[in-house]
Amino acid sequence: MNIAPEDVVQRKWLGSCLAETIMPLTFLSQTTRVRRTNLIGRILWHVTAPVSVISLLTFNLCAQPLLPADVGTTVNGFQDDFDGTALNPNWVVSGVDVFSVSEGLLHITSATGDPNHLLYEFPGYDDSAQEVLARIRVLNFGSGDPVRGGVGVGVDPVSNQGINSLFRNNNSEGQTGNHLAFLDDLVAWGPGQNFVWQPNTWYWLRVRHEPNSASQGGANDVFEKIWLADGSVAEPANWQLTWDYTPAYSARTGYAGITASSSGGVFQFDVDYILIKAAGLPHILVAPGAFRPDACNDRQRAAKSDSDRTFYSHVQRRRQWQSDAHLSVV
Ligand SMILES: [Ca+2]
Ligand SMILES: [Ca+2]
Repeated sequence: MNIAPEDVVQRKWLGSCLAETIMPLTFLSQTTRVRRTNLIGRILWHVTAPVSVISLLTFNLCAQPLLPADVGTTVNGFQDDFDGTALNPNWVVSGVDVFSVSEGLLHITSATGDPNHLLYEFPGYDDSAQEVLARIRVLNFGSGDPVRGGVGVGVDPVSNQGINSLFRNNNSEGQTGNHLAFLDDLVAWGPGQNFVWQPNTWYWLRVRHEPNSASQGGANDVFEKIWLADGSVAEPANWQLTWDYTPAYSARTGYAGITASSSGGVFQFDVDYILIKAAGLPHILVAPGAFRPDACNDRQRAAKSDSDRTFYSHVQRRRQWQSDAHLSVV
């Protein structure tokens, strides 16, 4: 297939924003020269200076958000913005069904039983080397061991057990209160991360499962990092939490997905977007819907240039094409 280089499109997108900065500055400079020569210039100055300042402010509001490193790249993967009213049929509940979709979000409420997963059971993708990126917001939570929720990898669809990277509120894993931790379902908790997550705040959570990863030194098996997902923070360069769980425990294999709470632990959260990367999944262009221009507010939308729209209409066309191609194969 003939795929247009994504970096060219991205440069175009950035170029449009730069133009928005340069234009008012040029106008300001020209206006200043006129101001020195005549009264009309003075009047123009008073009228246009505030306009130029507003233009600059608009640019700042419209500045390109900081996105996860793989946005705009083509990967073997599956992504879901959870648009519409029903889950993609490849999503399968394993455990208690506490999953629903509305207003572009996957909603997860508290669950009885242990464990509880929503697994992406597309046939044939790598059951071990998997990476998940999710945009997550915690809405309501209690305290104690069953209070948990996050991402699962290598989850066996029969036993419903795998490796998880979870938000927690418990004094455990050497942490106090809100933190993150790895869990091998019904086997052992892994290390904890001192990250004091806040409710009603969007975070990017990236989790990779690759037992004895050669590129990461050959011992660690699961990797995690978390950062603020409002577009103001760049993705951290390094993994923040790692776990060498195998061969001490058996290596897990299975599907990737979302992990709900256990045993009635109060933990309610939303997932706005998920990306699952693994060999055997179709080629897709990574493009979270949350930061598309049409998700901006009216002021930002008014400032958007045609180039912005070109970039995302390109993304949309690619995604639709991939979706159509996928449907025709399956
Ligand atoms: Ca290992
Ligand atoms: Ca969404």
